[in-house]
Amino acid sequence: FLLLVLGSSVALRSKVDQHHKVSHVDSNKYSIAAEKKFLLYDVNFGEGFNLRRDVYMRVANTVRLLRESGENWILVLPPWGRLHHWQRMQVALSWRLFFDLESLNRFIPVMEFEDFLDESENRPIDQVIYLQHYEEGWGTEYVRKFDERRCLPPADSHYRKENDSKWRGWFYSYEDVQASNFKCVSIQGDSGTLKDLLTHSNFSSMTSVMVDRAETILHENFGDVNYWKARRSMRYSKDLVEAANVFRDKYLDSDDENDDTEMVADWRKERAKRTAKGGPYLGIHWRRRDFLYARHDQLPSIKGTAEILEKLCEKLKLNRIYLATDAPEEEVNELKSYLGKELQVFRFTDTQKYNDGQIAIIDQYLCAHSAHFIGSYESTFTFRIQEDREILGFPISSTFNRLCPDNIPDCEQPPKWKIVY
Ligand code: GFB
Repeated sequence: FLLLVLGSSVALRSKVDQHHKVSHVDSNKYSIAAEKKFLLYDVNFGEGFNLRRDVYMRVANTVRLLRESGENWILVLPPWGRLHHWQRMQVALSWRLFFDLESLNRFIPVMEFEDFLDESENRPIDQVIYLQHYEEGWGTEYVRKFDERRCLPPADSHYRKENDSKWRGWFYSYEDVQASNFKCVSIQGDSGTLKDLLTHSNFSSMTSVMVDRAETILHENFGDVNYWKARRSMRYSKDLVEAANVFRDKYLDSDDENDDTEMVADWRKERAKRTAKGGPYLGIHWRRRDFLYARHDQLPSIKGTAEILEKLCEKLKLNRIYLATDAPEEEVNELKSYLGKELQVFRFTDTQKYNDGQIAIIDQYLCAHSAHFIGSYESTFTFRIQEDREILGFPISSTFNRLCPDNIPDCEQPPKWKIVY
């Protein structure tokens, strides 16, 4: 019997090794001898693309901490989809459509969900942990803690136990995926607290753990060197960079050499700089749609936006504008109608070839490479552009700017979250 068991585990291992040749985990670099463990996660349905990118950084730092403590954890990337801002309802999109996996892997080992399914031979995920807040609130002081608790709404409706005693729920649209165990945990804390939870005796024997509602945990140290390492590892996919660079060259008279925005191939070799010039155009992130309700006191009118653009272009002696926006066509046309004829507005709109998330990234990349950028108040879409500009090495003054509402033209400017190496 023992031989049989050993035999089957050897057969499994050789399949795993073969698989590794196609997966993105570099087994030479991550040569910890310990057994592999897989961390999966998901984020609350309502959160947008750029908040999700931020949650990735928090969970990636949990994996970094777990690995520093000697455990061989690998992060399984949650397929993209079902985002309520995306006009086209797509699901199960892999990370390589958006990001450069080789680059992500230079921070912590990551793999696509499909590769995880192959590697685990579609066995159920050992444990789902649904993170929730404490029913009684934070109390008088904030302490980092977690406790297994009864499931509060909506957790109690998201997963159900079937007759075969396996748990089913939303696993990124993959209907065959199941979990063996499910627990709710109330938590307040950060990437480090999640690390403590995963090494806690109740869960430490699990090989694959999925943490749902991962946005519940915060950054351990927002804006510190590990925040920026995770962020810098999130380079965009080569296809998207190429498409955006072709657009810069064709319409915006912009290229890395002239703009002083060249990047070393390996982000770990980047060094601090503040000399980037950017292309001769103004980049604007003009957030509309649901923001008009969520932040309406903080946004300019369409006419007010045009006036800001006119003034800025005159001051900076620019006559090209790259417009990144979620605004409907009528609003874009209205904005253009208020602008003087000397100003040219450019947008990337190839929706045939690129999905909504890819266009969002190309928009961000083009704003990140502009000589001067102005964004929208407290939009995580804008924040990601500001971070990209910090990485590219722009002066602070050309990056941390926001559109002011019509009645407060000298409104407070955004906080300056500077890069740390
Ligand atoms: O990314 P995100 O979390 O940023 O959500 P906020 C905004 C989404 O809208 C993006 C689209 O992911 C895109 O799908 N979008 C917004 C854009 N601006 C642009 C743009 O310039 N170009 C393109 N191509 N797409 C928060 C949300 O959004 O706003 C919250 O996360 C909530 O769920 C709140 O809706 C009101 O931080 O701007």
